[in-house]
Amino acid sequence: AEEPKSLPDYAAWKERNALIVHSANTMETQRGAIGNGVITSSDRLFVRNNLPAPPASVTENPDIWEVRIEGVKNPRTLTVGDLKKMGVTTVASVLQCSGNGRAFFPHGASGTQWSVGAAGCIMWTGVPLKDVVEALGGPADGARYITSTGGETLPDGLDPKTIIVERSVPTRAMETALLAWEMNDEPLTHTHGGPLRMVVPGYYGVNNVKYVKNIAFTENQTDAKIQASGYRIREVGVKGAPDQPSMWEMNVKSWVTAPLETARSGRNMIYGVAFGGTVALEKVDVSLDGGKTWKQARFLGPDLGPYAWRPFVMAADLPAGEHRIVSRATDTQGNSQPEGRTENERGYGHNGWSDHGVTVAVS
Ligand code: MSS
Repeated sequence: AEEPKSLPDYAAWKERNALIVHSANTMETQRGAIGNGVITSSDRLFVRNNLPAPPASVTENPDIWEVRIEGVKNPRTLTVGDLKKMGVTTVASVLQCSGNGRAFFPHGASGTQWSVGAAGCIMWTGVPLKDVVEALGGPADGARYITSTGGETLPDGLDPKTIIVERSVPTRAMETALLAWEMNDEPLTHTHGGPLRMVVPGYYGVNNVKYVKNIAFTENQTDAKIQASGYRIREVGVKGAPDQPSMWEMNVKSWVTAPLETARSGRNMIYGVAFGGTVALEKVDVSLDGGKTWKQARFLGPDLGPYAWRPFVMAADLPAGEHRIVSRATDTQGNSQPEGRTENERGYGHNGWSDHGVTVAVS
């Protein structure tokens, strides 16, 4: 058996037993550690870094961190201290890696083999991007994208465009995006992007740029590799290219979190989580027979808004034997999870209900 990996220094404060450590840059929440709460506790939240994180010292005095805002009528460099005087809001939203569910692709999609745990529901506090942009005279004419740049120090000797974390999202995201300095009511750690993070509710993880140091309203998407060819949906065997769909708005998704492997016969509570990306959820159905018959589950706890996930529960009488338990979420626009996968080269955006089910041995 493989030696259990320890947590890297920059994430040493996390709850080791709640996580699967894939590498120093990738840790996911154990399916059984997701729990039934509306918010994922910070010490259980997954971590994914494309580059080594900046040192913890960047969050010692968060208010002096600078972010340059460009592509607006009056471009400016602002500190986090300045931003804190421009407005504040709190939004609950799901942070999910584009590759969550990659482990289910049979072609062996390259990248971290995430199961279900590269996701969590987080409370973000910061200034609405819209307030900042309005204070700077609004976006420049012709702006179609918001391009955010991460503040990592880039290794020498490599073309920066091939490694920099710089992501463009369409300007429609300005209505909901925020520049966050708190996560779950605490100052944002450097592990999760402190002192300042671009948060785009309902968009895949990669667009939520950590240690953000530059925000630009641009006519075109950045030509950084992570945007131009990375995080693009394409058929198996095809290279990434700018004309393929980018990983922006998340699709509707759910999965069961308990029971996972075994249960006692009789009354059981089936738990899970569900979310609709940028669209509010309508309902979750649960099947105890692998998708032949379905029954509507009940949402648990408060509704924290359209970008949050909703834990759900369904009481079930389980007789002894093997049961394939699956869940299927539907959003308020009528989109439901499909049964199968959309096969794609890098294993992105998997929301098929069949693969996400669990087989439980009931005795
Ligand atoms: N940011 C930066 N700066 N860097 C990096 O690397 N990554 C991404 C985001 N952001 C990065 C950033 C990703 S990719 C993800 S998922 C996220 O982040 C995660 O988060 P956390 O906090 O959990 O770690 Mo996939 O789509």
